[in-house]
Amino acid sequence: MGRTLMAALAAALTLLAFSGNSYAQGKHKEDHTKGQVPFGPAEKMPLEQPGAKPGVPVMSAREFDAAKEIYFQRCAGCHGVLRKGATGKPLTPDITRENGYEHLKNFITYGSPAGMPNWGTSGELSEDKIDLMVRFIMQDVPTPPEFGLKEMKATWKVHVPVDKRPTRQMNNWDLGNLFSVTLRDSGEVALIDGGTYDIKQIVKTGYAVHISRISASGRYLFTTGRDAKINLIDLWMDPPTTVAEIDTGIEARSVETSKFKGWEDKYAISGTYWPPQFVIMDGATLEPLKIVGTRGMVVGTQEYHPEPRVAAIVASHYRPEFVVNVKETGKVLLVNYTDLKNLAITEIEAARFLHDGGFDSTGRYFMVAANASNKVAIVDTKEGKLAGLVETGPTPHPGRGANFVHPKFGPVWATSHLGDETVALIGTDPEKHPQYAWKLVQSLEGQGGGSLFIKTHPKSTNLYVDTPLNPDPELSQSVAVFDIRNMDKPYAVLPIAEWSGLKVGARRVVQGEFNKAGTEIWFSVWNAKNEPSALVVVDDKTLKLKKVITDKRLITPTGKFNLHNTQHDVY
Ligand code: DHE
Repeated sequence: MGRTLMAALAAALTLLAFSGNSYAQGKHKEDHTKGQVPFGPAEKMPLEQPGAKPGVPVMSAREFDAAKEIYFQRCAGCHGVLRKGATGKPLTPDITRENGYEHLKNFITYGSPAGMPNWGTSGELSEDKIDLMVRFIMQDVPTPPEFGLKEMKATWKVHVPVDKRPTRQMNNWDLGNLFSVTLRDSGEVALIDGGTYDIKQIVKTGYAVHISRISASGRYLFTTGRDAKINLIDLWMDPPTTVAEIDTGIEARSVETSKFKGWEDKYAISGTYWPPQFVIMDGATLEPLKIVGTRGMVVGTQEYHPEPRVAAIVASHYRPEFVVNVKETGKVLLVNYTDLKNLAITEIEAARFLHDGGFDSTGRYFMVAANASNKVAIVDTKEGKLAGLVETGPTPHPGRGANFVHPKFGPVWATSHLGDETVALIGTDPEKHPQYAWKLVQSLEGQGGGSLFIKTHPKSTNLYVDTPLNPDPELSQSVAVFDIRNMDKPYAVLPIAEWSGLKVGARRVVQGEFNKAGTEIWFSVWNAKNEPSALVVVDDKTLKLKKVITDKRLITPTGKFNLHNTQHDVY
């Protein structure tokens, strides 16, 4: 397939990635864990339908509510809650009414090569639902409610007070080699032993947990649901149990815990997409302590943005600070947590649409994708300033990225891309390789676009690149493996979905994660919630299949977080 067509197709899938759930196979209210977990954004929004206007299609209150639900689940990730646009185009009523009903209907039905998914022809939305959505986006934009201290406190529960918790590990689990695996559509995480592959425990969490993070001590596991529910799981209990929970907003993707020496486990932070803000909480109870809004001016143009969402957050190892990445304004905030009453925030100008990222191998530099700017910003967490801004390729999407020593360029950090097949290597050693530092030193050609995650381990000589959003099933069901000792060697292809033995479904292969020893890498084979999914474990030395983990409880597994590697930022 020609490169341009390939890139166009990959770009067409970019939006799918950015609406995540959008392609995640028909999630509806009744799907959701039999009502045990609050469903998510729309349910928390007691919105009134704006008054009917001339030339604007009429909707009943019920239809409006149903459309609002679909919008929050499938569209808001790209177009924004306020429909101001981000990765997707703005959908404010002045624009949608000008475009008109038929145009919008065709757009939603057939999608566009520029990135709009083909909701109709893919079978994801019926004709009736498309009609509903067209009428919805022609209405005035409903403003979702704010979520302040009072609202947070109303949801805050401490199930096990600190003085009732154990003072040592009460179970005999190998916590360092435990994997916390997101079971996206069932609103749970599976805790899986990395040595025996046993599912030790399924923990009810918020809906569609996006990431799991582990406290500096390794005792507390934090998860954030897409519905902004934070679970604090005490791994010392037998069995590990949620000891506190809170809703920090209406939509969220990030959670982190304080890691600087002397501040271990003291604080946690949750960043929300809606409302655009972050909250610092007590690390042992999740009591909300300090909420900070992120609304403000965009870098460069210095225009006001009403919805700058909080994307990745990491904890600095060099200062008592959280590194908070604000998507729409393109700013990195270094939030010093030593004095919450007199909060000091260093605001770093990076580039717009900051999304995901990870540290370099020293843990000093944070490398974050400014995805729709096609750049990676590098933040020096020791000096508290921007170290570089590198153009990498269309829509970089690293996850946490991959660190390794390149035979020629020395230490590098790598990202793959949603928008094309390239893998960008950026030099990260300003001391010994200053000529390569913060430069794009090499661009490898991978299997194709639609890549989300890239992975290696300090003990590995392999670099794994997934392509779950590539339109070609051969690519979305396999991963490419580069030999980092010889980057000119052609990559190997591992047919992970085939190895899983699963015969049905899209079988998207997503997000490699190493075990603690760095000898195995695990991949999710991600199917619809009513189809079987699996985890496939690959031996890193031989690149051969080692184990397939299947279980009817493994519903839509996506992200996997090895506790040791996550705790120590090993990737
Ligand atoms: Fe993610 C990381 C946001 C879609 C799986 N994702 C992140 C981070 C952000 C983010 C901000 C970084 C968090 C951090 O480090 O603090 N993701 C979003 C979206 O806004 C988006 C595009 C659309 C949405 O509506 O959610 C989206 N993400 C997806 C998916 O569809 C994925 C593949 C499946 C899923 O479970 O939803 C997905 N995102 C992940 C994973 C990580 C992640 C597994 C962590 C990777 C890692 O190795 O650290």
